[in-house]
Amino acid sequence: PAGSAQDPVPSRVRVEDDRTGMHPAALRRAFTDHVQFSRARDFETATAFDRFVALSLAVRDRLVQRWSQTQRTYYEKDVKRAYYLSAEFLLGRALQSNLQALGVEDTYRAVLRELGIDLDEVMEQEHDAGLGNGGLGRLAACILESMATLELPGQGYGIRYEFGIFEQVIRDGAQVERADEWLKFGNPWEIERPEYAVTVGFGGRTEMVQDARGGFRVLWHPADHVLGVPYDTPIAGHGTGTVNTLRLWAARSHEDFDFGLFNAGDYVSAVQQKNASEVISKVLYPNDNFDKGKELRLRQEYFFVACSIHDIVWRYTKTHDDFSRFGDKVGIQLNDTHPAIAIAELMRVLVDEHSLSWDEAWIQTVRAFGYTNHTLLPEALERWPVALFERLLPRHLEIIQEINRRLLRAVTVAFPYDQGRARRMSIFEEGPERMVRMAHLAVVGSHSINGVAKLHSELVQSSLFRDFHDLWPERFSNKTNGVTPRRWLFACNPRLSRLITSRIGPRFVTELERLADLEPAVDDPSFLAELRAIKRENKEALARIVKRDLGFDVDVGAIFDVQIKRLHEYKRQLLNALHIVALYLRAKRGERVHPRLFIFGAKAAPGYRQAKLIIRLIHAIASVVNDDSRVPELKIAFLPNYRVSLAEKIIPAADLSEQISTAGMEASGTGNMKLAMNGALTIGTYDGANIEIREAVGAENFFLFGLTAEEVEARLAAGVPGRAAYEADPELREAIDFIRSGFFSPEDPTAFHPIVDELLGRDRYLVMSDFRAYADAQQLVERAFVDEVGWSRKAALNIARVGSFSSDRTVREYANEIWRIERCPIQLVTPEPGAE
Ligand code: GL9
Repeated sequence: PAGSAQDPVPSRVRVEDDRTGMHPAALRRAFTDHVQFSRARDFETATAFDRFVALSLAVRDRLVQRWSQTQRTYYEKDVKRAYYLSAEFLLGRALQSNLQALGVEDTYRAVLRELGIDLDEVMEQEHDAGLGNGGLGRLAACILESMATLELPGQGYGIRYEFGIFEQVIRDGAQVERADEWLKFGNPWEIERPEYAVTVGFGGRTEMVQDARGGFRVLWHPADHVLGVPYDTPIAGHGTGTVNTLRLWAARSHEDFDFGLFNAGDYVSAVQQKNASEVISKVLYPNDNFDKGKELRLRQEYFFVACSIHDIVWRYTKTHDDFSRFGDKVGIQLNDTHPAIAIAELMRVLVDEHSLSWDEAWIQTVRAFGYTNHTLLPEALERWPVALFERLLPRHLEIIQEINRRLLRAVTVAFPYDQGRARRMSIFEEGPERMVRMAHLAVVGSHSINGVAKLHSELVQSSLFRDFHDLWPERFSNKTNGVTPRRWLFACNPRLSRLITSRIGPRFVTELERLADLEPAVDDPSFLAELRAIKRENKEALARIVKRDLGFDVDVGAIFDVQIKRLHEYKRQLLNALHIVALYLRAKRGERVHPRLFIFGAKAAPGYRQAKLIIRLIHAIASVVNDDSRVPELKIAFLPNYRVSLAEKIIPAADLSEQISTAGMEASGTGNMKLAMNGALTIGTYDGANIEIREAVGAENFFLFGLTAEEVEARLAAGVPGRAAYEADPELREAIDFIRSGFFSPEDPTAFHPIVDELLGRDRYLVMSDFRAYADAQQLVERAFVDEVGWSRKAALNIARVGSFSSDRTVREYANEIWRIERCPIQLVTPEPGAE
């Protein structure tokens, strides 16, 4: 092969070497060529963004052969594939992931340094792909990454939103939303594939017709059509030849849509009509754990589902001429109910378009589908008015009615004298407005239903889907969430990764359970000293960001106390805020409090008034506390526009991880895992995966507090108002009174009364009930923190014992127990010279 370490500028470089070569000379040429030919720039005038695009294209080139080879192998071996259908993929940035997947980050860093370019600066140019709201969308991204790293045949399907999660700016202490123009300067990772466009119908009517053999079939005559154009993004396995695909659909106008008008001669309005269908993929709905029930949202869901099912069936029929093996070759995982209409769509395609009998089609459908539930909150469960369904998807409504008829017959056979059961289990909810319960559709049409942490899965079986669990207990299971250690340890915390590697070697990156080999080191003082030094450097780096973005200095000796997640009442940022006020008042009284920096990152859904008011309250408290020179110990940093790339900077610097949701309400959480993996200790409730994290890291290395899920249920049923705790606890009373008095909002003294009223009244999230236990647990945190060595030992034990929270473990469980797919290693076509 041309080029070697001794021959940095080879005389004869093969053309394809610029595209695939991994030695420094090839990497250098690939980069400079992309600057010149893909960006049409002189090297000297190239902007930082040009350099980002050029480097990304050079990296993408190196994924292309693997990508084609992966798809060809799946096809030739006719392997079973798992398709992950999700309305959200919160990918974040891709450049560093892909450099590391290929094993060329260090080489490229050195190559660029010789050119006078800092790789970290180049990587900072990338705009996050923010096509998700929070945990559910980020989980989808971690699962895709793990599938590729485990060499599993998988593919993601979703929507190519033109605008992802809104950009948050803070004006006068309040959240203001800006459109997220993530595609404005182009996206080097995606490849548009108009040749695979799919036509999707909406509305219209159905018609029963007699076919040639005297049977009946149903024709759906949609009123209008939209085109779905796929955009493919490579998902590279770390250190493997596997490159899977994330296929996102963009809506375009369909020719049919405007030809009528065209003929009528109204050319301009015909062209204007084109915009109407494109709104479908325009914007991500910014709700977390909340269902807004908007028609456009249902259109989005059906749009991407119809495109994806079409694609899946088309791919299956390339290698099969009947559908008897569909369930052996296709697994389809529903990421929550957002894509649940896929069950009716697959039935429609099999029965109406491919002439299968209902029973044949239903067997394959149930074999193919699995459904993951991500929340128990009633306001988050999707329900659509039957009338809307009838107007938008008339054929699907008929199919759902038939599914329901058969369901209710099965229920009556199994439980003959129980009328209430049929009513509770029906896909249709009766009432003034009849509704379609999407969760019931998802359960009936799936052979597997899972929750995302042990407690959550138990509650799924015992409360939300109790009746279904009685009928089909074998369909239910737990799959505790995980996070990819490539992004959430190896990439975001290089210092810690180097320390771990120096002790146990590099294999923990793909075999996270190996972190257990660190256990002996937790009693080695030099290891703990290195760990403390690393945490300090990471805190210094975050302190520079706080200084840059918020303008104040922070003490890196302070406890970095971190709560980063969507703003939601059940997540109880308010509990944290009340504790800050209590600590502040203690300090004002002259009591000793250990220095703390409270770090918040949180977006509130734009229409969620109480959540937005909580953001204002945190800022109001911050403006008093941060400016009080007599209480220098306490500082509050609300970092605006929390997103994946910001999380990657906060998490390595955290001392304390706030996981303080009302017990029973956070299905799992995944930030809890990321923070523990980076050596933060958790203060947390008996909720979601907190319980399993505590079990894994040891009760003595975790600060547990608060009511259990059972106690929460009992207390909410009893309807104890928050005022009870207010009257019993003088410190809580003082904190509440301060907020109510307008101390933090002198220009608008009643501004926070809606918050105080909720707390003293219904207190739906039991903030008041848990305050004392929380404040006391925080005292224990403080005492533990001053023992530097003891704290770092606990941090080390957290790191050593979080191995099972890798999404590799999660994906293995889905692959073995739900999808029944197998590893399919990819043989690279041309042996590449290894990276130096
Ligand atoms: C969520 C749960 O609230 C989290 O506890 C869970 O970790 C994730 C992933 O399973 O799913 N369910 C949910 O609706 N969201 C979650 O984060 N919110 C969104 O991100 C939309």
